[in-house]
Amino acid sequence: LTQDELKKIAAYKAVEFVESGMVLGLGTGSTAKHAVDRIGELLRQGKLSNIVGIPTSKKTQEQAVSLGIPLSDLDNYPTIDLAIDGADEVDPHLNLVKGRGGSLLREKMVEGACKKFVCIVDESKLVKHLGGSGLALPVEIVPFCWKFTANKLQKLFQGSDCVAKLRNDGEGKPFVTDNGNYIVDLYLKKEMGDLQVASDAILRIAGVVEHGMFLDMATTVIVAGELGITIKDK
Ligand code: DER
Repeated sequence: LTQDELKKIAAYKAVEFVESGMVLGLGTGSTAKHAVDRIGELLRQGKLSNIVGIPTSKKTQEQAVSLGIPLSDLDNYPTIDLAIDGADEVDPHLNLVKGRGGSLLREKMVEGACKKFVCIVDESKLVKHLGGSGLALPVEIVPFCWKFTANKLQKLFQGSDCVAKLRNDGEGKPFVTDNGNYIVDLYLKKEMGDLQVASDAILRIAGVVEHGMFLDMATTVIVAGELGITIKDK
């Protein structure tokens, strides 16, 4: 099975948790895309009805509009029944790293407002420790004096031989999030210590808006692997 087929399997499994009448957090990324497609399909087939979608990015909003999924926002629905979204890393305690797609702020706002947050991944996302796989830990920061903020982040994790890089848009300009902010990606060579301590320390830096560690937020993680589907509950 290809990685995308595994993502689709996990996504379709998560949509089985969706009931008519629910307010749904719609995730962002290549895995969540399959879940949003599936929700649109079930609505079209009449197998689901009275769904309100709360998108976690402009990209997902556009996808949902094209599928005819009714949409609203957190101002109108401050409590959401269920969110379905992907992740870049999942540790054994269901802590996540998200944000490599650049949508972490709206994802964290939406998923933080949910009664249930079902995270969908292919097995390649499973890690022992967050931020230790050499992949990026994304941090959304304000553009104002971004170097100042990036240096503070790099110093914070100097014990992990951290390198902080401003994410660019592939055309030599800084990537700009849906919220008009920048993303600094932190590359740690050694795993960080206590995740909550690290999370609090990052958020104390004045120029930081939010980071990509989703601690104790997922209520269920659905993992699609070569040998089948595993459902991990909190
Ligand atoms: O950027 C994000 O937060 C995405 O949800 C990411 O964590 C997962 O993206 P993928 O499903 O394309 O791997």
